[in-house]
Amino acid sequence: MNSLSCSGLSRRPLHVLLALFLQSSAVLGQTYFNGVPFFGGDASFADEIISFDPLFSGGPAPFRISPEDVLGRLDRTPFLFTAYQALGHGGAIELGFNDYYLTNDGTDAVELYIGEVQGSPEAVYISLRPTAATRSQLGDEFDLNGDTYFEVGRYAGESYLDVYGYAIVLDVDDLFPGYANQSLFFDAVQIIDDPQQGSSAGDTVGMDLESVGVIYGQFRGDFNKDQKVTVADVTLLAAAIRRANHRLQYDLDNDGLVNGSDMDVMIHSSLQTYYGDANLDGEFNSQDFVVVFAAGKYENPTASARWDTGDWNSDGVFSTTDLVLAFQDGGYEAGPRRAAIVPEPITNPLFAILALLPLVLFGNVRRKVGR
Ligand SMILES: [Ca+2]
Ligand SMILES: [Ca+2]
Ligand SMILES: [Ca+2]
Ligand SMILES: [Ca+2]
Repeated sequence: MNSLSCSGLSRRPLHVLLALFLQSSAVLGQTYFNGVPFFGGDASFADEIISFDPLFSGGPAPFRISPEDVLGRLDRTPFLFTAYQALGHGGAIELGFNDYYLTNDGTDAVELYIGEVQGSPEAVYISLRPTAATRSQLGDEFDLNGDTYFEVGRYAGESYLDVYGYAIVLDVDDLFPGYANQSLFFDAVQIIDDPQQGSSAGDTVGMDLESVGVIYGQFRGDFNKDQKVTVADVTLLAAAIRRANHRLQYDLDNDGLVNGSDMDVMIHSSLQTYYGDANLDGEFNSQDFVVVFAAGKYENPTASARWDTGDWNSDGVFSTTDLVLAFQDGGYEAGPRRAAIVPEPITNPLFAILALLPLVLFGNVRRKVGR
């Protein structure tokens, strides 16, 4: 299986590559990191190291063990080859996406980006973990070894330079053809270095993983598929909870049920806020009370309410129960839940050009220094 469906770009001259970078900011809804388009912005990248075992196939392990370096945005920096993790000879890593799931776009464009820090990626075996809904839709037979991941193939690196840089890219529709746009979802990826390929010793033995990102996905909780999570999505989830509608698309915590714990995920993780934040500005304060009491639904059992009119426990009305839940959640006057303000992504085309230069000038520098 040839993963590099965009490899036709590989031999384009430099000025064409630069033109591709320069047009980047014109594309609606995408954020470019090192010239690679990601629809989910900063949310696009792996958030969690589920496991890392550089000795999975017996080793040897790489010199430096710091798998957290793989998390977060693609930030391949010229002459700074430290923010990555070598997997080890036959080493295995599992990375989770907590707020933005890999999905299919219904076309032959690629959706998953697995970035090598510098130079051609070494061969790896890749598996994708489906959500509960997708597993029930596709069936268990894709999970060949019963580890909850669908084994999708071996991807051998090619030495090429294009808008995706040095990376392995996957088209989900190529793996699972014939499904409508945004109907399949995966929340983790497993990458196992192929011990039969590449060098079997050295400080950076195994694939040198820089970043893993979802080029095209869906925010967790975006039920109406408009590429954002809003009160409209909260309303859909609340209705599903009230109806005990166990359609798995609403099962945000993948336990096979649709109930209040899925709303917890929605409020705390997807929306990064607290119960009581009626206006969804990221904090729970007196302004939210102004909003909900102005709506006039309080203690009116015949007035159906939703999140922004005071129904926070998903029973469809605004009552003292909602107030109790909101205060128990502990967010009142606690400020924004979202911890840190992240810096703006690198979208300056000039930087992208600078980022290209070492690849052009010193394309094989890693081989000289690492192996
Ligand atoms: Ca939405
Ligand atoms: Ca659930
Ligand atoms: Ca608020
Ligand atoms: Ca309520």
